[in-house]
Amino acid sequence: MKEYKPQEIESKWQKIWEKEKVFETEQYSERPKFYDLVMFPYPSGTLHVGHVKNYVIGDIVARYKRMKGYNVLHPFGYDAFGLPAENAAIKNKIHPEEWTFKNINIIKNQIKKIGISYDWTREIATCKEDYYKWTQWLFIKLYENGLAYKKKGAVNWCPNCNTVLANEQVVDGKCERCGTEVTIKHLEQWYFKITEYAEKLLNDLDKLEGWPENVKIMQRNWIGKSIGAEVDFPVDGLDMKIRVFTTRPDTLWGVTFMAISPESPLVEQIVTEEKKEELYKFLHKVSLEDRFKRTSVDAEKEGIFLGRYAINPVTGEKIPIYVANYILYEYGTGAIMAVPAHDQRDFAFARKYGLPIMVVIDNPESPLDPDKMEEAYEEEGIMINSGPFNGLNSKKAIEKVIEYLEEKGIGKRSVQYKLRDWLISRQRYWGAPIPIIYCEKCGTVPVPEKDLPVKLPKEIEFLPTGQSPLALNEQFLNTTCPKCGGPARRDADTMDTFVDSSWYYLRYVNPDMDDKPFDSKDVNYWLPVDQYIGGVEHAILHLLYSRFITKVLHDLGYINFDEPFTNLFTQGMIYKDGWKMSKSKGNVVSPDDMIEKYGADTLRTYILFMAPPEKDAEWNDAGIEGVNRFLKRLWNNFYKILPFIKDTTKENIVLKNKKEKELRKKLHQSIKKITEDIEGGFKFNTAIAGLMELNNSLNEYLNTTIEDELNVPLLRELAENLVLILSPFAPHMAEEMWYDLGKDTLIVNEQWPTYDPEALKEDEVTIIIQVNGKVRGKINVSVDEDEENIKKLALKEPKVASYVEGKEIVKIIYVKNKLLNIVVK
Ligand code: ANZ
Ligand code: ZN
Repeated sequence: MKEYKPQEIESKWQKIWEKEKVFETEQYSERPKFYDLVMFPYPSGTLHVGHVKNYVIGDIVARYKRMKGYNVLHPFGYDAFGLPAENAAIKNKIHPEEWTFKNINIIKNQIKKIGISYDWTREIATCKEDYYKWTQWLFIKLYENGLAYKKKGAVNWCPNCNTVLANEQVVDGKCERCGTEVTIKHLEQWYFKITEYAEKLLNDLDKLEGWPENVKIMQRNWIGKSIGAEVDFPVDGLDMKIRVFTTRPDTLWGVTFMAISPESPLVEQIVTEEKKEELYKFLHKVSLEDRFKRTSVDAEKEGIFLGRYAINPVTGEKIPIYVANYILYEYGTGAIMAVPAHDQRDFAFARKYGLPIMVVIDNPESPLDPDKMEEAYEEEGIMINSGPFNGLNSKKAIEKVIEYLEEKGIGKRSVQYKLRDWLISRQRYWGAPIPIIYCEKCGTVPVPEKDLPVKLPKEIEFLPTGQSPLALNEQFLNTTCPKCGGPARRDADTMDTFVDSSWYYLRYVNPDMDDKPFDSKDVNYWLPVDQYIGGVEHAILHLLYSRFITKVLHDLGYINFDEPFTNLFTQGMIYKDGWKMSKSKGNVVSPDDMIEKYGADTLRTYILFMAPPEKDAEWNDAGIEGVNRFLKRLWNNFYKILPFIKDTTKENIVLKNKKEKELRKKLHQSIKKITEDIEGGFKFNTAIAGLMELNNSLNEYLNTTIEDELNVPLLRELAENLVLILSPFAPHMAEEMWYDLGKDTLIVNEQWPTYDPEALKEDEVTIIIQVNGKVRGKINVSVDEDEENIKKLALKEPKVASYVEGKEIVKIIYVKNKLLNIVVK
């Protein structure tokens, strides 16, 4: 019998697929389209099996959808700009480009060995000139439409990576990449106006029914919409007002002080001469503190009195103005009205500095005593000490208070978002240069499209100095102004790599187009992406930026859809020895080793069998062994029956006995189950369990049947279908078996089988026998048994007979396949 040698058959079929170009996508087709996309990797080294999981899931979808008759687009590429390449370059004295392409080659070879069905003719790398040219084009489109602007701002600075970080890249005050404490710098930076799309980005989440709820919640929280009011507080003795944002205008009568952010210019305007020295000391101290820690809920609240008072516009009361470390400059107006009785941060501050606490929202269950309170009462309640609003429910009163403020001209309704504009300037080399030129005469001038790309110079000194390496390269910097032809200088920064990945799914449609980033008609045909698959770590940034760019391109008329990804699947991670796989932990499982040992089909099948794909799972050597044994057993069963079924067809199956009937039933149940498992939410692990069961049934049949009695047409039907439903998971093995069945087609081009509902029908049913409505027995008969026969059998049942004996049968009621009731007198 033919031995299972995965190493031989796998490379053989991979070559055939490539030669026959089976995975190259038709640009248009009669068949419905299906765009199946996996998040492209950062080529920072070799892949481990955790990365592979992403691609295997994507591949099952692609292969299944092809077999279901779709025109499938399944592309691959690399998010190839970014810091790791530059850091590796510095460390190993190798050019980032060389390092990147070396890694790309390794990854590509790894993936090819796994048999992933990518259309390699569409491969992209964001660091190539023909890609970043269009990233620069995108920047210019945003600029031309007022969605890219430059401003000086306090930015997060990682002193180790020597670069600016977006807020999103700062986790607990530390650099997301290297863990160094982030500091603040003031620099001129480019921003994308994502805040202009905050409302759309929020509302359209409701349209995304094919997205996991947790991802949508994370996006909602990130956008962070708050509804409330802005209220103006005049400053006593100065001709100015402090504007605050509050979500609790119902607490306005309980304001006992005001607090301003240390970064706010208001502080300097308000402080009195006597307080200046104290203020500067305080500001210096705060500037050394971590901004994220300082404003967290449990951080120690600190501040100083600025020597002046504001006037509460609804009570006319004088309240002291403080500068306080817990107020963010970037949120709301950078100043607050403090209500210690009803806001915990204000409560802590008031207790510390002995400021009054004034209850204005009473707890309906137990009245509050400001002297005895141990924490703020933040819930809703009954308004007290609040002039015209006394007695109202505080939550319901919010609207009324806003109307009151608007009438009196003291304040107005206001909506705030936590979302900030997207800071895209990076002071690093390995990225797309920002296509902007500065001319003394003409000011800021975008590079004309015909002059794109602004090429990254190859010869460069990387050593980080805090400035972009490009800023030290005179040859790069010096240029002529596209408007006046005079001498001018280029922007020396490069773009955040999230800009590169915010539009790559469009480029796969026309990867070689050189006069446009993509063709609108082609893109409108292929997008939105039908299935996007990736890690939940991209739940916020990448997905939000991609949604933003899609909406911008939609509004500029380039595309006719405004959400890029219809369905999103986030896969779980693979752990080893209880840890996330990582080089530094030394617990990485390499796909190459596993393929060498067991073959790609085993690796693929095991990765999917480990756990439901959305769950984290622990790598287990015994587990992959087990899956390998299963595939070998399946192989052996197949080649055991092959000599019998080779020259037969599956037509005219006659089922001679219960055993054969059961086997055919199992086959069609399996087709049904596996189809439903794939369609109904990526239940690949149970689909594989279904294949195992089917193989067991086949095994049992073979073990209990002598050769002469094998039902050959049935086994032929089983073999063909088994191979078809196995093929997305173990495609090489399935291809080999398909060929050995004498087929002259490739299985990848075959149709997914459908099950025969007839085969699923139960062949026996239990009939309940009643006498005068009381259950007296049961009999098993074949389905749709003749009624007369059932009556005869029922009357032969001893217990039934004893109730009928000596009585007259008045009538017999039969409910088909269920119940027989004998009425006697
Ligand atoms: C008065 C008040 C009374 C508040 C009360 C809350 C409870 P969210 O929901 O996150 O939008 N706030 C406003 N701007 C701030 C800033 N720049 N830094 C720190 N805190 C700021 O929070 C809105 C509330 O956070 C606002 O409502 C304000 O405090 C505070 F019983 O105003 B509130
Ligand atoms: Zn000029």
